[in-house]
Amino acid sequence: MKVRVDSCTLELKRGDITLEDTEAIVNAANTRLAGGGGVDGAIHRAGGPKIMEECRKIGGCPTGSAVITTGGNLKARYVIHAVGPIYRGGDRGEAELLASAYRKSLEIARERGIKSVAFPSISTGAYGYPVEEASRIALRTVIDFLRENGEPSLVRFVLFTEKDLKTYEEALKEIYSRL
Ligand code: AR6
Repeated sequence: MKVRVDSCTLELKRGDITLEDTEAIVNAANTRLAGGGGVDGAIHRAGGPKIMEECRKIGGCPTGSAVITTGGNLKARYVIHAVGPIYRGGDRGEAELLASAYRKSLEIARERGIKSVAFPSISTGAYGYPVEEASRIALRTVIDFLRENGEPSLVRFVLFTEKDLKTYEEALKEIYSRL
């Protein structure tokens, strides 16, 4: 599924983000930038040790923020490591922290002149964020950012399962039906 947001493109697809050829891919990292399972493990495996070396030098990243490294052996030139919140019921600022993780990633991309960015579904794996809620926050935050800034010119969500892709598609349709 693909929509225009002003002069930008917002796309949803199913896939493995480590194979993406966008200029940057976003990692769902942890505050220590220590690597782990899920998409984080897959990115470090596919990208090689250089990414972890850079993460060690950076040292860490607070929840709701993001940092950037090169992409090592990946097709993508950069990896933006975003730290989403651990879901603890929804009344501990999780929604704002999740939106902030997306926004910071996009701000970093914009500052660097990065034109295309692929996101995974941050926080909806090990961190337990319900995907219906998280998909609405993710899409709204990206759409608002693109409207305000007109860049990056391509944002692609790469969902790992068909079910997650469907959930994101439903959320995007719902947002668009209300515009
Ligand atoms: N491509 C795209 N999406 C993927 C891939 C992939 N190759 N692999 C998994 N996903 P998670 P979180 C999806 O757990 O919830 C790690 O240990 C997955 O299906 O990777 O933010 C970190 O080190 C899910 O929809 O990230 C942190 O400690 C989504 O990516 C912690 O987990 C996010 O799931 C972060 O947890």
